[in-house]
Amino acid sequence: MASRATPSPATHRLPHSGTTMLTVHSPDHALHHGAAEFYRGRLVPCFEMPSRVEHVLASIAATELGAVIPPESFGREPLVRVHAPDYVAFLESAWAEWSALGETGDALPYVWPARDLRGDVPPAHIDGKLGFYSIDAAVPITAGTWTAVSASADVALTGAKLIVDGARSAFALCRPPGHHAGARAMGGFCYLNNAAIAAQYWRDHGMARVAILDVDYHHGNGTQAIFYDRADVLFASLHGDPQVEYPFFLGYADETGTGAGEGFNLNLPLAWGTEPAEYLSALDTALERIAGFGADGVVVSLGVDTFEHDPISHFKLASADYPTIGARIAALGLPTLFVMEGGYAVADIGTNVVNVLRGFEGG
Ligand code: Q9C
Ligand code: ZN
Repeated sequence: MASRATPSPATHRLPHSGTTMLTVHSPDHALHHGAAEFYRGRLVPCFEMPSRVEHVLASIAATELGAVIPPESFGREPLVRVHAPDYVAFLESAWAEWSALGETGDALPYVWPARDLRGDVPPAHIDGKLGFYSIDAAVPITAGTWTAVSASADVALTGAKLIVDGARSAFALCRPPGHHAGARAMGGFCYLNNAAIAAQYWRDHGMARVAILDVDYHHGNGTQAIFYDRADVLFASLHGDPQVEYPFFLGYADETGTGAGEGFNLNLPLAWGTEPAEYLSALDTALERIAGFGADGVVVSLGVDTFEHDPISHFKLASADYPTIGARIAALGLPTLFVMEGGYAVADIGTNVVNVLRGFEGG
């Protein structure tokens, strides 16, 4: 090593040591790039696009967060701990079945087993399977979708493993996101539920109780449903009131859990136009519930679509509010895995995510 020259301002920065948060990232996310989604009756370019991740990586590189590392491969086993095997098989084969029809554009569902239809039998044709295994049409399947979604789950699992191995925190830069995906359904840009898969991994590797805090603008219907009857995983979410916001059909305050899971689900729906002070007050309510639960670790479903300029959302948080969210989560004093969910104001997503993580790290 060359001897050290006169210190420049850069050498006064903290080194990228094990004391700063590692980010897990896979370039395979870019293999998932849907062309279009329905928005108010028209097909528009997908809001959930690869450049989201590139902006977050750029902001991480520009700060003193820890290094960015690739994921390990965990295979199918941790996926089928929260998802039905037939659903995982559908995701894996959907593009091959679709392209066998001669189609080259994205596969999209268009018919669903809603009320008064058979919801118990997956049809044989891919058009039927797409509807059977989805809750909406915001889930294009492209040639690289399976590679990307399985890499996204591996990113979350690698972050979870870092914490099992002793890290205080980690950031899983997942894409596609996951919290709208249920045990047997994709929806809302989500295919595999990365946060749920990570939480279950913790349960399977020594943690008795796991809390999931969902701060994405949208209710995490998939995560809630996966753990709704369980007392070992607490789900707490603050989100746009489903009376006026996607996913509309779950996320109400009276959903408190069922059976053994009664009392282990907390929904805090908030109105359109919610301001930072009101948001942070709801966050404190969720954090108090988590603190009382006695969790061994907390998975944070980190969406930054709560941002005032998000193109599909309606809260009023400014970039300067995000460090406060991170700091209040840090005050739990628990091992914490941040899992990337939504956030569609692409130019600001990196700043907002890094602000949460830096707030967590104390500055
Ligand atoms: N087409 C996440 O933030 N559609 N998903 C909303 C715009 C679904 C958002 C209307 C929004 C899903 C992970
Ligand atoms: Zn969202």
